[in-house]
Order: sequence, then C-alpha cells, then structure tokens
Amino acid sequence: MRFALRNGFRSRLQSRRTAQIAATVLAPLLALGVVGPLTHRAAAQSHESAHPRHLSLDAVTAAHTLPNGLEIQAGSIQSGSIQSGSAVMQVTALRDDLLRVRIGATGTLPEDASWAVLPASRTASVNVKAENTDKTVGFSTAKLRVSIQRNPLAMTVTDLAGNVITEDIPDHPIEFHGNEFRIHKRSPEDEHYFGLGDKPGPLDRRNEAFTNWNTDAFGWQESTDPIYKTIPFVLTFRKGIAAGVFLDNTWRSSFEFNKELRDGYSFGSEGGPLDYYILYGPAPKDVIQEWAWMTGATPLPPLWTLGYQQSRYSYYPESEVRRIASRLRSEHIPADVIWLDIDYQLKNRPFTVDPERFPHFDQMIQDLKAEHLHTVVITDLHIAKLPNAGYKPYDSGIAGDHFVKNPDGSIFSGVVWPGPAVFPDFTQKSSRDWWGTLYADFVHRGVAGFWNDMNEPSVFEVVSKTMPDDTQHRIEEPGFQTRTASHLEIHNVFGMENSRGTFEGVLKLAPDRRPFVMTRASYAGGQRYAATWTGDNSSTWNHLRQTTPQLINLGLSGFGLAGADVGGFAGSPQPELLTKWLEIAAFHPIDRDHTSMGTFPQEPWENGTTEDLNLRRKFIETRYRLMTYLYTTAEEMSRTGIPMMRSLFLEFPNASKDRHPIDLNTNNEFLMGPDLLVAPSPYEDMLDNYDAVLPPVGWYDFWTGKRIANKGQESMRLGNDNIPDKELQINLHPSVDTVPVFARGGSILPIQPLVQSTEEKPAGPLTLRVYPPLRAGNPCEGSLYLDDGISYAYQKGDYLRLKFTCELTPTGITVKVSPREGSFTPWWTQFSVEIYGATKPAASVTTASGPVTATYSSEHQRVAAIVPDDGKGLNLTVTY
Ligand code: NBV
Repeated sequence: MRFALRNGFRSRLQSRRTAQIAATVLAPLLALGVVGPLTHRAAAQSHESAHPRHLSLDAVTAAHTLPNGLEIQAGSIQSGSIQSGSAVMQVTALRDDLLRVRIGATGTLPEDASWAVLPASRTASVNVKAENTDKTVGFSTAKLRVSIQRNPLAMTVTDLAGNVITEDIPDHPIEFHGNEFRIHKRSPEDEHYFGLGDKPGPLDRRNEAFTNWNTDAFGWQESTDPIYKTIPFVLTFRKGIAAGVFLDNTWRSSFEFNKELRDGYSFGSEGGPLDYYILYGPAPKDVIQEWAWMTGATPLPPLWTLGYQQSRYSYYPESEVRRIASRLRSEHIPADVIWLDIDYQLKNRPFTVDPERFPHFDQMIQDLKAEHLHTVVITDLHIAKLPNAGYKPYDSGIAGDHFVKNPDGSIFSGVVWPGPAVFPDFTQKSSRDWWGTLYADFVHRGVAGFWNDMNEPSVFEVVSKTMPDDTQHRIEEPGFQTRTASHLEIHNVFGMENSRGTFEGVLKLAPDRRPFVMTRASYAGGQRYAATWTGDNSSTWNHLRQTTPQLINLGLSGFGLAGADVGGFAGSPQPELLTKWLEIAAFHPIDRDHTSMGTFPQEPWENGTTEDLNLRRKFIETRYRLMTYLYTTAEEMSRTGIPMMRSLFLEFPNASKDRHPIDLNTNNEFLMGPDLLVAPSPYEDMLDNYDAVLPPVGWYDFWTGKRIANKGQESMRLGNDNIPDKELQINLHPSVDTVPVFARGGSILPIQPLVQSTEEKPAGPLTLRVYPPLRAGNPCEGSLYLDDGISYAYQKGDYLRLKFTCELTPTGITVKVSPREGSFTPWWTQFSVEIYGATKPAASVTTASGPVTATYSSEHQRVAAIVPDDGKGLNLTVTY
C-alpha cells in the first residue's frame, strides 16, 4: 500500500483561482458536515484547537534579521489582499552548508528539540549576511544564498554560483490543515531522490510516494510501504550536484515525488513540529558527511561483526546449535557468529533461557567461544505480563514504573510472543537505564551481541499491528519539555530508543568493549546505537535483487552497517538462488544467513550440490581475505558516515555525460568501499547477457587481475575524458559460478591470508594488490586501518594506519607505503606487493635496501615481490 494524498492537500495544489472556487464550494459543505474533518488522527490531538483548521503561508508580512538567519511573519491572501497572519517561519544557518527551517502556524516556533539531531549540531550557528530587496528577504552564507519572495511567499536556496538547491512551489508552498502540514518543492525533471531508509522499490525515489509509520511487515514485497523504519531524509541529486532534505518529525509523515505535480515533490506530517533541514553538497559525499555531523555516524563495529554469521528462527535445542557450529568448522566455512532467536527463551519470555532446550547454556557459549564463534541473542522489548511469578524484568519494571500507560494511567498491555505483555517506556531515560541493566546476566555470561526485534512496536491480534494511538509515553530528554506524549508522537522513534537503551546499557556493563546491537525499527540517527537488517524478506530472486537498492538507500540514510537475510526469510530458496545470494552478500556490510521457522535448512552446505557448497565457501572465503579492506571501510564510515556499501554516483558523481546518477543506467551494481565494484546481473535468474557500467577510471577484473579493455577504457587511456555513456559499458555473461567484481584502476587493496574466523591470526604476509591508474598523473591510493577489533584502545592511539600510493613513471611504476601511524602491532612482517596490468615481466624491482626478486604471471598480468615490513614505510620501484 503506497501513500495516498489527502483531499485537502490535493486541492491546495490547484491554481489559486481554483482554490478560491473550491473554498467557496467547500465551505457550506464543511458547515453541513458533508465533508468531514481531514483525519481522525488530527482530531485525536489535544492541542488541535490551538491551530487554525486551514492555513497557508501566502505572503511575508514582516521580517527580522537574525545574526544566523532570519525570521518572518506570514499571512494569507484573501480576495487579493494580504491578511496579516500569525504564522512564523525561521530560517537559520547551522553551518555555511546547512540550514534549518522551523515554522509555527500560531505565532510560536515548534519545540526546539530532536531525537535525531545531536544537540551540539542542532544548536550550532554561523553568522550570515542579510540580503533584502523590495521583492525578497534573505541572506547568504559562505556557501549558500537564501531568498524568500515576499508575495507570493516562496523560498529559494541556491549555491553562490546560482545553482538551485531547493525551491518552494509558489502559491501555497506551506500549508497547515489543523495539525497537519505539507511543504511543496519544485522537482526539475532531471532531479533524483535517494534515502528514506529501508523502503523497498527502485533506488531512485522519483515517481514514488511513501508513508513513514514503522510497521512489522512480514512478507513485505517491492511495493509494500511502510515497512520497519522512519528515516525522513532524502538526498537529492541533479546534474552532479547533491543536496539533502530532512524532515525532523516523528509523527506519521509522508513524502511524495512527482505524484501530485509532475514537477513537484512534497513532504508533510499529521502532527508535530514543522522542522526541516536543508543540506548542501555539492558532492554527494559532502551531504553524507553533513548528515553524519548532524545525526552521528555508525560507531566502529567489533571486527567479528564483519564475519560470516549463521542464523535461523530457530536454532534449538542446544545440541542443534552445537551441530551447526561444528559443521561450520568441519566444512571449513569461515564464520564468526551464531544467532539465537526467540525459542532459546523459556516460553518466549525475554531475558530468560529455556533450561530444557539449553541445559548448559553458559557452557555452550564458552564452547562456541573456544571455536571462535560469537553468540548473539534476541532480546525482544515486550516483557511478559507475569505478576507474582518471580519474573524479574516484569517485577523490576513495575517497581520502577517503567511501562507505557493507557490514558487512564493503567499499564498498557498487548499480546506478542510471550502472550500478554507490557512495553518499556524507552523515551524516558530512567526506563532506558533500567532496560540496560536487564542485560547484566547475558553480558557476564559471555553473550557477544544483542538483537532488538519487534520494536516498531509490533502487537498481535489488533488491526493496527501496534499500540493504540492514545497510549501515553513519557519524554525525558534534553531539549524536550519533560512531558507525556501520545503514541502518535512516539511510535516512529520507539524502536530507536529501544536500541539506544540496549547499546548504552551494554556499554555500561562492559565499558571496554564495543557493543553490537541489531535493531529492526529505527528513526533517523538510530545508526548511533545499532546496525540493522531489512526484516522479513522472501526467498525469491526479486528479493535478492532488492538487496542492492535497499542497502544502498539505507547507507545513504545513515545506516551503513546493514544486511538482508541471506537466502531470504520467508520461504525456501532454490539451490541456485541460495548460492547466488551467498555470493553477492559476501560483499554486503553484514553477511548473515537467516530464515524463518518451518523452512528448509539454509546453511551453506544444505540445499545444493557439492559444487554449490564449493561456490558458497569460495565467496565467504573471499570476504575473509578482504577483511582488512572491509574493516578499513568500516572505520572510514565511523569517522565520516560514508557507508561501506555505496551507490556508484556517491564515488563518481560526474560519471555520466549529463551528470545524472550513473546508477540509473546500471540496475543492480554497487560498490563495496571505494574500490570494488560488484556487478551482478540485474535479473539474476535470466540467462541473457547484460551490460554493466564501469565509471570512467579504468577497471580490473578482481578475479583474474586482468585490465578491462572496452572501448571507453581504451580511449580514456589514450587521454580522452569525454566518453559517451554507452562506451562505459561492458557486456557480461551471467553464470551461477561467479559474480563479476571489478577493482578500480588507481587503487591499492590490502588482502590477508585466509582464516576461519576474525579471531584467528592470519599467517603470512599482507598482500597489497596494486591496480595502476589508466594514465600517469591519475590518482592511485589506498589505505589500511587495524586495531584489536574489540575494545576502545584505538581511541588512545592503539591502532595502525597505513597509506598506500602508486605512480606511473615513464619506465614503470613506484609503490609507496607510509610509515606506520599508531601503536598497534600488526600480524604480518612482510608485504607481498602484487602489481597488476603488467604485460611483461619486470626488468627490475628495487626498494631502499636494494634489488628484490620478483615473479611474473602472464595469466594474471601481474608482477609480484615479497618485501619485509619494518614499519618505517616502503618505496618500491618497478621498471619494465
Ligand atoms: O523472532 C522471530 C522472527 C525473526 O526470526 C525475524 O528475523 C524477525 O524479523 N521475528 C521477526 C518474529 C516473527 C517472524 C514471523
């Protein structure tokens, strides 16, 4: 079910004249009650009477400059004249490239608070230069110009070169209907939209419409909306210039693109603050970094979370978990994690263990640890309603008054897995702190990570699938008034605050270890507390295909540490689908095989031939060989917010000739980190050849090492940068045996020896795969980050960072490694330097200590040499 526009808003988008006629016609009908109030939800709000039923901000009636922006009063136009109004709008600059817009319909600005935006960012400000004319009021920063036309009111934001970043649609750009509001922006036909979290469907959100209302969406399909998360952040991209819009509103909100008006998009909400932010690139990475500055980045994850993870609803009894663990090892499937779903618990009661199914739970965890396997357990938020039964989570929650209430003050209860259950009041700090203490037992018993499921929150046996709109939540949070709020306001942020309680609680219990939490529901900024996954997908080719747009959009929305259930949750994959899924997911940020209860076994050795098993193992092994690169990418994400899995336009905003996002030509490609391009077939079950697009930097086949020689690459090598889009293509043959993966020309990838888990010390040299650039002078670089993978010692300098560069010379190439930064001692003592694109053996290879013996492989077009690493850096010269 997609979002449908409410009648009120649709009529407002007609011309003003039509709107006037409509008003004349509608007024008597409204009076007679023929046309009802806009929604029952709006009517449910207590403060409705304070708001005008219908208001649009038509014209500026007064303006005041502020050091960091401006504030205006706005009125409506009736019978051709401006009526002074009580609406107030404030536009301020938090940074030169970041604006905040707040609007109040009745003279006061909305509460200056946010669950998403970090307090220091929300309150940041820069001075601006006022710029007013007869027709406009506005200001400029060092990067942006804001101009608000006085009549009709319409705001335009441009960069200083005049490129339009965002532009209101004049004639009712901003409307209120009771507590509902809607903002309308222009949408040029070459503007494209990304983000909005986990919403299924195509990568580009253009021509789509969405509702934000976190929903347990078992069996969701490509057209299902809403699903689990609310991230009202959109990254816009037009002609190589990126910007962003974030509506900071936790109520049921909606975005539509080109549905009401072909050349417009709009966003709004059923209630709550009209508080939105405009982010300016110009590069897409700039916008992502601003988004991380505003809402935080994914913290550096424990290294083991990047390993292969085995899950199932459900692994029990204990002997079954042990069987899976030993089979992983005996089949030599590298793995780091086993997940326990709800039925390790006694009668589905969170924070219990079923003693019959798991008679030696603690011993099992220790035994798994000895096999280098971490245990992650599910801890749903619903607490079984079990008075006088000695169930600690219930008793202590009641004693501390930690549960969500009904309007009459009684405790709300709903049916979920344990039967009747009560729900912690996660927006209250004291309740989150209490929730965190519930993890003490598991943390001390050696459980490594925690899984927060069902936190939309999901409630069974009710049509709404969640709590009633009027349940009462308490807000205790800096910035907000300490007050009670209805579920309508809290619903979309409930899951995020659940995962926050878990993250902060677990951190408090083990302050030296980085917590790992995975959440299903969340709100903007939730990446600060948890990784995520795309919920209950299905074992179909189309769902495998969906993983690319979904994980990319999640990454662009802040959630860069994400995965999809590998093999699909609902149903059972055919063997080839499971193989292909395990192949592709080896390049996803989280690689977790998970399926539902009652489906066929889905572990890599099940459901397929020996050939399938060998392929599945090969790709998981590739992931482990790439582990240092993956971890380096994760570390970059923790500093900058740039996701591990990337759209092509994020790395190559100018790749296409007219600077549209090149991903629109590619259909299913993605990048893992900056340098690896994965190009599965757009329809994995089709037999036909397909065209993949390689952005114009030169590429190498990751598997063979050979340089890709299509027409575009060849003309680039000869100095032509003006490559038609068509020549960027490469024709590929789909096969279950492989997934085309390409390494970027001008990159250096660290590769490690194969291990069976991230806890095993790799034996042998660190390999540096050098993929020379197409032409001399083009950049060639890479980096490596390493630490103990588990603690916070890196924050005190116990890490290792290396930078790699290469340079084509008239006679060959030089490769440099920077001296070690940080005090962490790596596992290797030697580098194995592999230089690709070599069409003949090297005439000489030398370092500062003299000549080095090198080998040559014509099959891989590779010159290779092993050199010692003393930590002081390397300077290696190859001549041909
Ligand atoms: O806890 C059981 C499942 C879990 O395996 C799945 O990953 C979640 O998305 N959970 C949903 C509850 C119900 C599934 C039908």
